[in-house]
Amino acid sequence: MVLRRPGFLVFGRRSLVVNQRGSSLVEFAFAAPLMVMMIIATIEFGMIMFVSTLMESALRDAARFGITGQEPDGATRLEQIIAIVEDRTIGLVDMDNATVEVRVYPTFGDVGRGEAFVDGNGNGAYDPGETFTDENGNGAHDADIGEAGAGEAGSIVAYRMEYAWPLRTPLAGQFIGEDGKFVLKSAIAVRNEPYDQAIGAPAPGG
Ligand SMILES: [Ca+2]
Ligand SMILES: [Ca+2]
Repeated sequence: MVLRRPGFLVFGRRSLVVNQRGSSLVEFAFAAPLMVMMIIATIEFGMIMFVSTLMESALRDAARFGITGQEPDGATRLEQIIAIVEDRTIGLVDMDNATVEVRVYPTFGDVGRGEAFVDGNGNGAYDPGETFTDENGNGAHDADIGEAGAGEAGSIVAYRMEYAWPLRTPLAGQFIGEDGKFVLKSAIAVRNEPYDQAIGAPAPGG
């Protein structure tokens, strides 16, 4: 059954209907490749969003483990943190090409902060020879004062992850990313539980 628009019935011109169908076919021929491209782009963007969300929740789960101070059997805390991230990203993140950083800071305000320096040439970055405050006393300027590790009880710890997602379609690479890759980042900062006090502490009233 063919449903016709009221307009065609009023004017009773069948030729108009035929012309309409013909031009619709031509329009479709032009539109089809565009539609396919849009569908592919939608899938690609969907994957990026999905992996990005996975990374966020993986880091959260890793941090949730990290704050407890638990030492798993046969692995260090950092190894376990990486294992959690790998597990929670369900194989979509190639861990050999991803970076996971866990660093300890004195305060939340220090997260990601570099050592102070006098920007002699005014380029907004530290350059060799410029005066700097060597806060950690390692004789070098550090662009990030965070100390690698999962920290002690009560430590402030930042978890960062970066992964260059390889775009599945060259088409998407025309619009986003670089060299066929789109860099995904996620980060979270937490304070470790005061687990040193909890262990062996007598129960209230006992
Ligand atoms: Ca400089
Ligand atoms: Ca330093």
